[in-house]
Amino acid sequence: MISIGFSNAQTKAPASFGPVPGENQMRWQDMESYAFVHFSLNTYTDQSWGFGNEDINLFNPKELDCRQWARICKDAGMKGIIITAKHHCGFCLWPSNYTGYSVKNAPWKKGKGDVVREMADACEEYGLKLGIYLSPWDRNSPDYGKPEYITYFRNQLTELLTNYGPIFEVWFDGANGGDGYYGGANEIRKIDRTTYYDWKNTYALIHKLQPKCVIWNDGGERGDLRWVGTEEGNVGETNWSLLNGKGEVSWNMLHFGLETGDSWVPAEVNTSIRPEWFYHPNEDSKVKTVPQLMDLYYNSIGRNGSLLLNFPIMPNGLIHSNDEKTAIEFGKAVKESFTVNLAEKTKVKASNVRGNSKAFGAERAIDGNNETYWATDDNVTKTSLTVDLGKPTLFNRFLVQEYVRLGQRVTDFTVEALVDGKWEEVAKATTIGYKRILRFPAVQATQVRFTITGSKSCPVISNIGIYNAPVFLNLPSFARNQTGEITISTDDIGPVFYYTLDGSEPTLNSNKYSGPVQTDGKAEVKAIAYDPSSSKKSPVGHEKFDICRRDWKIISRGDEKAYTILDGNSLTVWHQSEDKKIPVDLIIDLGNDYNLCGFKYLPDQNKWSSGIISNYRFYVSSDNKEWKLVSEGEFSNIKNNPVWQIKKFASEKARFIKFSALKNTSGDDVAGYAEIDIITN
Ligand code: FUL
Repeated sequence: MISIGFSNAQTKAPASFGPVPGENQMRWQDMESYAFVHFSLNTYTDQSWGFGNEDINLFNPKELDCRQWARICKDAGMKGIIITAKHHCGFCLWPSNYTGYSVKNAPWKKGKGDVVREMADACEEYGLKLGIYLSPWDRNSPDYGKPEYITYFRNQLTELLTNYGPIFEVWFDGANGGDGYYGGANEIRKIDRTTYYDWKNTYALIHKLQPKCVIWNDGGERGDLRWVGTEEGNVGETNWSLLNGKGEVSWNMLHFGLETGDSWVPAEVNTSIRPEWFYHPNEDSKVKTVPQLMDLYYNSIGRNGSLLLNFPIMPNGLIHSNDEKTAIEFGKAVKESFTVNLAEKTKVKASNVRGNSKAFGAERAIDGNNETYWATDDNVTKTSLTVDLGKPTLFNRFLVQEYVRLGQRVTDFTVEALVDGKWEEVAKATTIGYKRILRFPAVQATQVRFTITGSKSCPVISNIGIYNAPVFLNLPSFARNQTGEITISTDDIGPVFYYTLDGSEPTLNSNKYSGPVQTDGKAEVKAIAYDPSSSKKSPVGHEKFDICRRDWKIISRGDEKAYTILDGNSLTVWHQSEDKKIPVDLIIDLGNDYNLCGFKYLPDQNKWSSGIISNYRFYVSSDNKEWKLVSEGEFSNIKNNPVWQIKKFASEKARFIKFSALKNTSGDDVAGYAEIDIITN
């Protein structure tokens, strides 16, 4: 009797384990990749964050075409677009009834235009879903910081969630720098992120207006999705789709999830196709290449996350052709990588099958149906599934999915290949979740063994894939030290480089790189990496350097290490000696007079360090006595996105520069610098 009862129980589906996703989260997870578009008044001022007083008359995109954005995203394999309906500057891309600071008072279409409408229509035409970014921080609103603003914010949200059809996701950025225009008040307004927005009631409004919408929120009440703690484009290799429903969320929890979390809060990886979110012409040559985008893919979708990839829109209202080209090639590369699943139609067997029932057999993991799965008996948490490829077969990727509707379970697994009759481990990892993809050097094998070495409950695997994906060589990168030597390097092992210094496109007939190249004055270097064993070439890497820094002297320096800020190495950092208090000056003698028209600052790349300067003044002088202020302001998003900060100013002839650090992102007295450079004309 007992044994019959037991075997009946075993042919039932496994009970769910721990928190499970809701229907909205499942629908969102299946989308895998979707786009952001960043477009606002910042597009016209070359800023990252507008202050809130930018002139509305700047907004006049002559060729605006949301259909172009939608076509590119569709061709890149994306399933939706989230538009910055309102960024921190408060300017609205739709004619809101609640503010004059919107398209209705801009020259574009004589005030009759509505970018959100055009975006919604384009999404519908191209079969894409629409999402809305509505910044809670509003540097224009006179009411920001007061209770009235919450009503204003909800009114705007109501317009957006009522008038533009189904919305798949709302995005509430947590950024808040405090200061702003605020209707002319020009002051700092502090709010309590945990209470001010009263998210609970805003969520109720969203659920009422758009019951199928997921909420992303990095600033308070837990949303449906979580940020991953970085804008670089990766989530932790171990990635639990869980957090606690209440309480503070540390960086580790954002990045790796919380194994013991009581709520399902999966990871969304947001990053831009360029270094910054908004369009800056100086980044036209900094658009991510296909190998870089493939890395993002593996580090987001391949690690149980989704990929939210941003396109900055140009002032004319279009996506730049460089971004278009690489995005479409990226879409093709993903397709090419995962079209042929070598595990399909093979013979598979598992060391344990739930109740020995066909309904849960190993075949269910290769039947192309994500609703069926291979599962084991309840007490089995270590098990393996072997794929017989039939003949020696070359592959370099392993893909696996858990049936997460029943919870996330697996904690450890390995992948082995049977090569010449011997099992070799080719990859080893921790969590799986909705989807996990492992990369390893290509191996030729007759069988593949997937072994779950740890699981919190019986494993439930809905899909397995084995692929031989094309391999892309990484772009070469460049550094120039203080004496003018340019070094070329790559993350790949083995390639050689061919380069040019005259602006021409490098080929295999160009100069072969054999070590640092001496340059003087301004220099432009282009290079390709070439792998002789596979005859593969990387895309062209490109960098422009301004004048050589050989004659520069740091006058205000406290110690010898200061010169690391001129060594061209982004990983070496110098912090002003601790007895100096912010504001603190960095003064450099350039050795000669130059026509200066801008400067560049690279902050410490270690996000845990203090000393990331957020507010500055920049002066120039011809005698180190009389100083002229040429630029001042903020490095807006420097904490989350610590890329080169580039500030331009009206040209001035000078020999000395003074960079004053007024404030840093940690609110203490440390000023740190990875690199400093200038722009001349
Ligand atoms: C950040 C913002 O401050 C950036 O400007 C951008 O919108 C990005 C997506 O989120 O936190």
